[in-house]
Amino acid sequence: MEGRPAVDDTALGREAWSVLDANWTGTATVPAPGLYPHQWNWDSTFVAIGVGRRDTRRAGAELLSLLAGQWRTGMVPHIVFRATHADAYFPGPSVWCSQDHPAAPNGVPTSGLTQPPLHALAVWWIWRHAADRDEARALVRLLYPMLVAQHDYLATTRDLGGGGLAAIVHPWESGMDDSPVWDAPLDALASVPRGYRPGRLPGRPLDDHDDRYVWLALRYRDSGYDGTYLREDHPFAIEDPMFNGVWLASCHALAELAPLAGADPGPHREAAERIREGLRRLWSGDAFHALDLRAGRLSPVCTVGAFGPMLDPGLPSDQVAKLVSLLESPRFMGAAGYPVPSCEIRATQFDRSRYWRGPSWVNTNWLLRRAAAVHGLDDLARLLGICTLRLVRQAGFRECFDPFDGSGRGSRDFSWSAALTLDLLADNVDV
Ligand code: 2M8
Repeated sequence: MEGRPAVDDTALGREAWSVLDANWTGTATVPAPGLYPHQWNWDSTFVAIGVGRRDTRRAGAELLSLLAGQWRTGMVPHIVFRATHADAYFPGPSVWCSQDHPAAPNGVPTSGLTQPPLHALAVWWIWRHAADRDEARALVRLLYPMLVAQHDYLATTRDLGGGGLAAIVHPWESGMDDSPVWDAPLDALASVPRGYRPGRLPGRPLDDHDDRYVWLALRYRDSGYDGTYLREDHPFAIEDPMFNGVWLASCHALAELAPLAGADPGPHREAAERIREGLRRLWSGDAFHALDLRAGRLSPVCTVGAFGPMLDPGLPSDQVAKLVSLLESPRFMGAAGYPVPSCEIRATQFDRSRYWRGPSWVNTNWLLRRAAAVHGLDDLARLLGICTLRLVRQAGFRECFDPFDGSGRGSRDFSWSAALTLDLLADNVDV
């Protein structure tokens, strides 16, 4: 366990702000200095959620800078690159070649993939907590059409299974990149040449998968980021419960935001219904599992993604009860000193140190806390908040944490860990 003195709330909040200020480029917040020198999609959205508790303008700037990378298809890219650091991360702008695509924004290099669509939920969160309602209302009006375009893109181009869900076409789109859920679909890819990746990051997964990640991204790029190619030929297409649970929550948020923008909330409620209906296919009887559309089967591995659909206030109560019992069981929180492990502890693939294969993460804890609150599970929500603050108090704003002893893993001074700490502190979770 790394030494770090416990700090009181005021000091912890100050430390969180100083991390966020250090990671602020002038237009956006990078996830971590060194390792991730560009703007990442859901990272910035979590940052906006946290900083919005005190500074609506900065939260808005964070989202606007991300959405400057939105493609005319509505797709919000998973990375918006800083030209000054073009070669500091692989794969960088010269690999994605977004500038060659007619739908990509001019002069803003981006990746060609997306990440979980948390944005509308974040905007609703900012609105709900804003001190200056006029400023927040103006922000909602500005962002609303962009959010609608994003949701339309998911509902059309990404409904590859035809059942109302959005499919991810690359593990990076899940945000839970190295999750064991992707092992079988990656292993099933036809022979992938070696040597794509110019260098490996420490603590990252199987070497062979590195090549597969890049190969998959290049295949999609070489199709011209084409929707028909995704539907008919792309070998990786998965309906992920966390991605779709987040999307469903964002549909509810858009329905709440629509009247502020003078729009009809009805279509967003209908979209939420369609996703809820689609998620039924991912239910195995005790949890939600990712559906591999190419293999036609549910993933046997149960991960933190299983709980994503709990973000839906309309999830049937018997499913909520089963999910809570799974979450509290020794498969997840019950045997972890520092929940929530990203993969169930009894799985053979569980690894307490490797990214998304076991460690606990502040952002998924935040999402589960929100899910618990949505269902009125106040004790569970409180516990998740307290445990998350305990992690950062003891180990600092690390990228992720060992679920057994709480020691920090990955980058230090990680932006979403700092920002979501601000959100938890604003809620006084440990009083
Ligand atoms: C990790 O993902 C990037 C690729 O997007 C990577 O592996 O290099 C994930 O933890 C992802 O959720 C996160 O958004 C990103 C930046 O923090 O890092």
